[in-house]
Amino acid sequence: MMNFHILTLFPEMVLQGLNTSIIGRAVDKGYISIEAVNIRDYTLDKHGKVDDYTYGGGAGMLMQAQPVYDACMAVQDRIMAGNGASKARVIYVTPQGKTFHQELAQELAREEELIFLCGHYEGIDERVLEEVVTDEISIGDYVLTGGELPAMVMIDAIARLVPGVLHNTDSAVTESFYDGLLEYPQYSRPEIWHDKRVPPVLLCGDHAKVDAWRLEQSVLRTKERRPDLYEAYMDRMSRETCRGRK
Ligand code: 4HQ
Repeated sequence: MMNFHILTLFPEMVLQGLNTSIIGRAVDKGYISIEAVNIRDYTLDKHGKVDDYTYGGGAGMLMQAQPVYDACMAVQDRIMAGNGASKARVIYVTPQGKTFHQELAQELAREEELIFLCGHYEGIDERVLEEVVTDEISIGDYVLTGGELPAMVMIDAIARLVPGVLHNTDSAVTESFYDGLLEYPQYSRPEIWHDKRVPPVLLCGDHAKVDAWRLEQSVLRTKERRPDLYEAYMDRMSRETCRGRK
C-alpha cells in the first residue's frame, strides 16, 4: 500500500486525472491511495489569498510561504500520527530539479508515503522550499503552467510499479526501459491489414524463437532511435560477459 499526497491549488485536476483507468482501479482495490490537499484551505488571509508580488519586482505572482508550509505540516503530522514516526519525502516539481527517469520511479516506489508539492504562477517563495522540500524533480526541459501535470506523470509511473497495481505481474519489468532497451514491435489480429503481414516468426509457436526475435528487434530499435541507451546497454552486456568468464 502506497499513499500519495498532492499539495495543489487545483485538487480537482489531479483527482480527475488519476482516478481513471489502471490507477483508478488500483485506488479502488486499495493498492494505493491518492489525496489532494488544497493549499488555499490553509491560508490565514481572510480573503483566501495565496499569492503575492515578488520582492525586487518583475513579472508575475509567487505562492506565499505560509499556506504552503501549513498545508505541508498538516500532511506530515497526519502521516506521522499514522505510522508513529518517520516524515515523508516532499517532492517539489520544478524544471530546476533532476530529470525524472525510470530508476528514480523505482526508488520512489519503495516509499510508503510521498508528498508532491505543485507550484503555480511563477513558483513558490524560496524560504518555504528550503524548509520542507527533500527532492526537486523535473519531468523535462520545457515550461508548463503548473506542477500538477508533472506530479500526475510521476505518480502514474511510480504507482504502476507498486505490487498488485498491474494485472500482468510481468508487465512492470517487461516494458520499455527494463534492461534499458526500447520495446519490440507488437501485433494483434488480423493477420493481414492494409496488405501488411504480421512477422511470420510470431505465428510459428516456438517461444524461444519468438523471444530471440523480440530481443533482436529491441536491440535494433534502441540502436536506431536511442543511441545513448544502446551504448549503455552494450557496455552493460560486455561487463556481464567479463564477469561470467571469471
Ligand atoms: N513547471 N517539470 C511548476 C514545469 C515543470 C517541469 C513550470 C513546474 C511551472 C510553477 N515541473 N512551475 N517541466 O514546467 O516539472
